[in-house]
Parts: sequence; C-alpha cells; structure tokens
Amino acid sequence: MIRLETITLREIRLPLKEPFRISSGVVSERRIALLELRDVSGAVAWSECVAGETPNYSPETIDTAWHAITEWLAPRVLGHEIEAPAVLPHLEQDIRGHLMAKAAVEMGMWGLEATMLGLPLSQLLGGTRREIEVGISLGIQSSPEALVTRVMAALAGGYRKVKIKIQPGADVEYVRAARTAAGPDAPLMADANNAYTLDNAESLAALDDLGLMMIEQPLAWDDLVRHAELQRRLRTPICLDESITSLERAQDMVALGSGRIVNIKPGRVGGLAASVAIHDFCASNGIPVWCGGMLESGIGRAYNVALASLPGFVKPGDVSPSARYWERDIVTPEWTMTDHGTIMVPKTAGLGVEVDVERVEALTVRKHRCS
Ligand code: OSB
Ligand code: MG
Repeated sequence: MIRLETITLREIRLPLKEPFRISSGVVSERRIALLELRDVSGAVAWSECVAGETPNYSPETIDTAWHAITEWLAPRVLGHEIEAPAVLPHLEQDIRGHLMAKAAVEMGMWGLEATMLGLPLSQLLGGTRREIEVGISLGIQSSPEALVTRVMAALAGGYRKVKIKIQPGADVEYVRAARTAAGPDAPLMADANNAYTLDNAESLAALDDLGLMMIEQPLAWDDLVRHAELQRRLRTPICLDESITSLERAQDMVALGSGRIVNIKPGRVGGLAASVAIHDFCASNGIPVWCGGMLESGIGRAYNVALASLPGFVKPGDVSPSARYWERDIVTPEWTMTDHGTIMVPKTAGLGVEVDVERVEALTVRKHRCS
C-alpha cells in the first residue's frame, strides 16, 4: 500500500558529452525533470520525465509535463491509498494524453513499491534476465566518413547493435559506407524519426539491400496506415517507436501490418504497466521488442534496465552506459557496460542505484514541492 505525502519536482541541466542530432532537431544540454516521491512511511523513490525541451519527438515538453504533474497528476495521487502501481486509474480518468508526465509519476510509484517491498525493480516487473544487451544510438554525423569512424568505434567497444540516425540527404550513402566498413554481419539499423513520406520512400527501398536489422519510424509520428503500405514494399522490418503510444496502438500495428518490431519506451506509453502489457502482447504474437532510450540520466536508465530484463526484450536496447552520455552521471554506481556489451541488472532493492542528491541539488534550476 502506497500513500504519497509529497512529490518534489526538480529541473536539472545536464550537458551531453556531444550534441545529439536527429532528423527533427538537435540537443546539446538536457533539461531533465526529476521526481522525488515520498511515502507517508518515509520511503523515497526517484523517477525521471523523458519529455524533451521542444515538441519535436512528441507533443510533450518538459514544460508541459511540469504543468501536467503539478496541476493535474500530483493532486490525483497525493494522500490517496494506492493498492499497487499496477492498478492506477487515478492518472487516466478524464486526462487525455500527457503520457510522459503520467509515466514519470507511475514509474516513481513502481520504484517506491520496489523500495518498500525490498525487491529489485526488475523482479517486481517480472524480469528474468541477469544482464541486458546494449546498443548505441548514433546521431546524424557530418559525413559518411565521420559516421564510419563512430560505427567502428562502437563495434570495437562491444556494442551489440548500432543504430544510425538518418534523414533525406544523409541516408543511403551514409549507411552504405557503414555497412562496407563494418562488414555484412554487423548489427546495424537505422532510425528516421519521421523524416520520410510515401512519396520520397525510394531511398528507404535502397536501404533494403544493406542488410539492416530494421528501419525505425520512417513515416509520421502518429501514423500506422501508411507504415503498413510501406512495410508491404520493404523486405527490411519496420520498427515503430513514436506511433506506439499504447497497447491498443501495438494491436493496431499487428492488425494492419504497419511494422514487425516494437521499440518500447515507458515514457512514451504512459509508464511501466503499459510497457509490460505491450511486451506481453508482442511476445504472444511473435513480435520482437527492445527498450528504447530518451537520453535519460542514470535514474531513468534504472527503469529502462529493469524493463529490458523481461524475457520478450530479445533485441539490444538503446540503453547505453552513463559514460556514453555524461561526463558524470547523477547516480552511483554509474551504469557501466561489460566487456561483452551488456549491462548487469541490479540485484539490490529498488532502482539498484543511489541518487547523488548533493549533485542533483547543485544542478537544480527550479524546484516545486507538491503536497
Ligand atoms: O528516436 O529513439 C529515438 C533520443 C531522443 C529522442 C528520440 C530518440 C532518441 C534516441 C536516443 O535514439 C537513444 C538513447 O537514449 O541512447
Ligand atoms: Mg526512435
């Protein structure tokens, strides 16, 4: 039983080691909203909202999420007796959308429950893996040569999957250069973040000969019907990211044939309960899933690692070690990658990492306590 006394929201600024460019925008410094949930028993858990600074990935931003949490979502849960985070209708009733804001609250409740029960979060979610396979997502580079350098370094570093961001003008030539350098068996994929339409899909057809594991979200962020048309023209599996915002959308994807693989990001689907439901549905329909990333700090990463320990996460996730993103993370220990390209799933209770609260305070630019 959970009864929340306070939710403290903080915004921190955390500079990335290098700018991350996708087809819809670039980010150099993350503005990250962190939640500190405190139960009446005194138990505390931290969570992270993955909304970005601008609405270029989904309609949400850190500022809309801040508003949604303080005005609508925190009042729904504070002071209420909540049986378990698996059953949390409070966040849904008459509040449409705001999935990343909802997810931040919902995930924090899972973190709190795991902490209060003394269980690793992965175990609470039904995870079975001791370690998860790690991929890297490479932003759009200035030239094919620059991309080749990054791809080869990633493979040499042990990453089990290399995702190449693409857009018209930085696609076939770039991916072909990477394939030629890395060889026919290298685990390469591409992610277009909605940069194409059915009318300029020729370059996607050209990618068909480059042996990619999948092409992620080539068409519009909320599309399923046109992706089905495109999938009929491609041999390469389409993986959907932006378009899968709920279990129902995953069901629609299968019904329509819009894609053959799903990238699950708990922030995008409203939290861990929806993520597990999508995982279960995909597992029983032969659809491989993997855990995506949103350039999370070590706090959001803890939730992704726990989720990716479920058995249906059969492909490497965009869950890279702390050092891929930050000079220094905000958790101890930092997330590290083994020499065989995996992250160990923590065996300790709760998130499995300690939040460096002093450092968080030093990085905080605004703070609001909901009680
Ligand atoms: O499309 O998967 C994406 C980051 C921000 C917004 C969208 C995406 C991404 C990534 C980053 O690919 C993956 C990571 O966190 O390493
Ligand atoms: Mg993506």
